[in-house]
Amino acid sequence: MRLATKIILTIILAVIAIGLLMGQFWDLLFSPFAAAEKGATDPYNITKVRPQSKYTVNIINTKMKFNSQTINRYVYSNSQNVIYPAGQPIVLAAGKRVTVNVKNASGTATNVHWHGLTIPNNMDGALDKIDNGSSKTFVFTPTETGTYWYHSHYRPVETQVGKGMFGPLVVKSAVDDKYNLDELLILSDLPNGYSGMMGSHADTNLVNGQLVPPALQLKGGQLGQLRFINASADNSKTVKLPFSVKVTHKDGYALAKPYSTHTLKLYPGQRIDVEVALAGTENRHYQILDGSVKISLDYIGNHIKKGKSLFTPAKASPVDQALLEKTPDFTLALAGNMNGWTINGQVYPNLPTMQVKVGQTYKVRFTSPDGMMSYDHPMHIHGAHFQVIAVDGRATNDETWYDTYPMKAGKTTDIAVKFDLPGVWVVHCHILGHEDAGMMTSFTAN
Ligand SMILES: [Cu+2]
Repeated sequence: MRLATKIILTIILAVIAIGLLMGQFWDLLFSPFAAAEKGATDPYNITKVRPQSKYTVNIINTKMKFNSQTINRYVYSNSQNVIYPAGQPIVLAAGKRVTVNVKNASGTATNVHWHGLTIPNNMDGALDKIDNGSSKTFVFTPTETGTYWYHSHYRPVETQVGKGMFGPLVVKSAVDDKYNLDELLILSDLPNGYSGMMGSHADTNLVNGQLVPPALQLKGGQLGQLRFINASADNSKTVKLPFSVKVTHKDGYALAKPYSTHTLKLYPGQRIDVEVALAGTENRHYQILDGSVKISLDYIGNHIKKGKSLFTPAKASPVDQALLEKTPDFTLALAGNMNGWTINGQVYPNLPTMQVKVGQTYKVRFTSPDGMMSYDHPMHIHGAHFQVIAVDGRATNDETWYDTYPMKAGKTTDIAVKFDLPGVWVVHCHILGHEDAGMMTSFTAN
């Protein structure tokens, strides 16, 4: 062989080898799931997913197939434009700073809000506008572990979230690493048309963005953590489990009093984490039901005893008794009328903002009438968590910290809320058709 031919062959082989290596590196560096997808791995199984300090969220639009229907959807993708049917999972570590570069290639203006995270007001995202073709870099440090999500807050929010502008976000704790299975179960739906005002539809349910989500697997003696997120634009979800589970967290916060149940109800925006421990020698095929969607769980039997709970309840945080007696600092009457869905008779942004002091606890009263336009309104407060202290004047003794809670029709609900960070923090109904029709106002903390 002539020397020139040898050199050319060597160069060609070297280029191929570098190409193959680069391909693998590229996958590992920029797309943790691209490699996994080849084995049809579930991107919402975050058992072994390590927190990262850098993410790219590419907001794209694409066509997705559901049975025989092809539907236009938005997807919160990664730098590789991988199609995550319920958005790219973002996994963070508490106390570690993250940079998220959001690139809008959706074809429409939008924004991104980090639901449930207590982060500086200029990172909240709710009142931003990110034009098509532009981007925004978010830099923040999550302070609390738990299950959260991120989604568009750009009007019409109902359309944007309904068509897929959302994704899950988890701030992992050391205990999370001890579960044999740590699975995100994102509940949403395919809106069968938008009703705007009424904001509730006979929609097709999806779990993890699919009609048939991948099956889960647990062996006897193992412990699973299931993180349910209701990302539906308008609909509440009822999850029926074929076995008893321990409810450990709500809205990302550890409960002081965990409890066991077979049924979970999640209003739009809410999250519930449960712990699953199974035992028995026989294999079983379980189905977790969310309306029409069945989440399969294959149980592999053995002689190992049921796993011991990994959950440590939160320290008691009893409601401040003085607040129960106190006259509310603010009263928000939720109702529907000819103008839309209103707070104190007004639609956003016509209401004056509520001025509050950072670090001070306020009592806020919500009312929602019975009758014609009666609704449970899941109200979400940005930048703070709150306790529901009384319903119809009776103490709830509920120590849970919520960021989204249904203010029930025909009832008066009192909450205690404190803002730790200054800024304009919106409060709104998370039935996004209601929010779009005006049911939003704000606190301004100084
Ligand atoms: Cu509402």
